Amino acid sequence: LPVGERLERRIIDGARKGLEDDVEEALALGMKALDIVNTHLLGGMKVVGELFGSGQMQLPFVLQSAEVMKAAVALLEPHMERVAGGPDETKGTIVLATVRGDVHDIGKNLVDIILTNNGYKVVNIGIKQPISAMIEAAEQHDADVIGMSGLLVKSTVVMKENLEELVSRGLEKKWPILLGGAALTRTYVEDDLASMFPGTVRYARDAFEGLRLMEPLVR
Ligand code: B1M
Repeated sequence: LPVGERLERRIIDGARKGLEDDVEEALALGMKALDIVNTHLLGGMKVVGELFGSGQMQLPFVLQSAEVMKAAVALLEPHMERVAGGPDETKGTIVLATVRGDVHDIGKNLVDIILTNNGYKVVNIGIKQPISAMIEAAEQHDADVIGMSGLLVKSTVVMKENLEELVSRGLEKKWPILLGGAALTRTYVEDDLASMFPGTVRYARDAFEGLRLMEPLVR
């Protein structure tokens, strides 16, 4: 198999051994680190999601796939293009979290990598984070934006509750909110949530849309 397909297969099979060799081979062939992630690794993860969703793959194997995905991203990260350098050049700060009750963090961590490599300061506070922790971190780091990730359908409800909590605390205008994750839809965020939230709330379909949205969101 060509190396790109082999990498995709590794994610599906959860096959970690020899991953370094394949990643090196792909890079040596001139493939760009980000393209490898977007095309092959995410392609593999999509198949994993389909197999799991249709009952053809069990959870422990999904976990193995996720671990190979994380390892591959870690190997590729040093090879990604970096747009801005030192702390003085920070374009803005975002607090990033996976919402309460949700453990999925591969997408969130990709957003972290892409924003960091493009000159933003990312305060990544991890998974299963209540809105109170996001607010605390945003205050502590004088953040420009709060970003929430969530992959479960339940997380879309949690995000709504988080926005309600910001409103009830009178904090709705303090930070623009960026939302992402596979269970969300643009309509849900930009129509339903935006109509109940007096502040700014935006939907990012992927990490690159997140990056594009950061500039207008950072004052
Ligand atoms: Co879970 N899981 N999982 N899982 N898992 C899904 C989400 C699911 C759709 C699978 C399925 O059924 N087909 C399903 C949810 C169904 C639903 O809610 N209706 C599901 C389920 C059910 C579960 C459990 C409940 C299973 C169980 O225990 N019975 C459980 C949940 C536990 C919990 O959260 N409390 C669970 C657990 C797990 C693992 C731990 C095994 C593992 C996660 C490991 C980890 O993250 N560390 C896992 C995985 C890997 C998946 C799938 C297969 C892949 C997710 C992924 O990493 N995708 C997933 C299937 C799927 O998504 N189709 C699935 C790759 C990643 C890069 O994509 O995160 O969407 P994503 O990020 C994208 C964009 O969404 C966007 O940018 C990224 C790409 O550029 N984005 C943002 C994301 N966040 C953003 C934030 C932004 C901007 C953009 O700004 C703030």
